[in-house]
Amino acid sequence: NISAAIEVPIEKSDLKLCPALSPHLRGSTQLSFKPSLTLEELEKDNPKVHKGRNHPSECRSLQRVAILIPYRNREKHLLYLLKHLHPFLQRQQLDYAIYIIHQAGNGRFNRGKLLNVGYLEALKEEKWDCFIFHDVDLLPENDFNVYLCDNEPKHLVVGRNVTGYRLRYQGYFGGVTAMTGDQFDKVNGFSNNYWGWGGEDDDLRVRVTLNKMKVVRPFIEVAKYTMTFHTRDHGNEVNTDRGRLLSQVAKVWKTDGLNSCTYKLLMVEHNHLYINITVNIDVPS
Ligand code: UD2
Ligand code: MN
Repeated sequence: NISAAIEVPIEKSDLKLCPALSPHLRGSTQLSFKPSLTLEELEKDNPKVHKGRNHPSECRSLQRVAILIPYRNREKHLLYLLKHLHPFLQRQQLDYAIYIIHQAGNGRFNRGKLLNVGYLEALKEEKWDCFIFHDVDLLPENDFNVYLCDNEPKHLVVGRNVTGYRLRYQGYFGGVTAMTGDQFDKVNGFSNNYWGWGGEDDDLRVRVTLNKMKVVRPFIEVAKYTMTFHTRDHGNEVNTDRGRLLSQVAKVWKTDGLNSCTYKLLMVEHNHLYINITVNIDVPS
């Protein structure tokens, strides 16, 4: 049910590897969007993006990067993100695709499980080297914040406009993170058991630590994000069970995660600017 993966001709070509720092980077940019923005308009602006993907023609990208976005009912945020992210990733000379993992139905939202689904499904299409787990409402302000993976799991959101551009707390691992397939496999992905708001990001950080990896971050100057204003969504109420879940990560991480992620795939749609994966994840009664 997934159309054949796009051929990757660049691998066979003699193109030189792209430099560690792209010559097209601009640094910090002012972010503003008009609320009347439409998808049609965005598609016209991005003629070179095909089925949610793009790669540079002048060099061979250092990594293949899948951007995975947990999603439900945030249309405006998605438009702003697509508008900003496509040119941003192209300036970074990345070979990338943008995946939206859309939770079907009105049940409790489960960010971690959706990202597990995105990871498993994206790998069916392409041998991605690097995965960026990305909130739909976060916009990177500086393109020197490169969307590539490191030797250790990387947390890309050091500061946000709404929190005075300071790290929220020690060990904070939410918003946008970058992990290689090896790193993510090693920790068995996210827990599937966090329903509603909170905890799943801390759980992932605990998994990383338990597996003797450490979280790295870019300098604050480049790791700044603007979060589009929002209130708490319906269906994503605070998860009051998160404290208990967090206390048992060491006991359960090996059996709760990628290897226990069951779901029903409803649709995989290759749109112009993103790949839409709509999925039914079991909601506990
Ligand atoms: C924080 C974290 C986020 C996650 C969350 C707790 C930051 C910057 N972000 O975000 O990574 O750990 O706390 O779960 O610290 N979403 C939808 N539709 C919904 C609900 C959620 O699309 O109805 C997606 C969307 O991509 C959103 C993300 O889930 O950005 C996180 O939800 P949030 O934005 O409501 O939570 P927030 O901002 O407190
Ligand atoms: Mn948010």
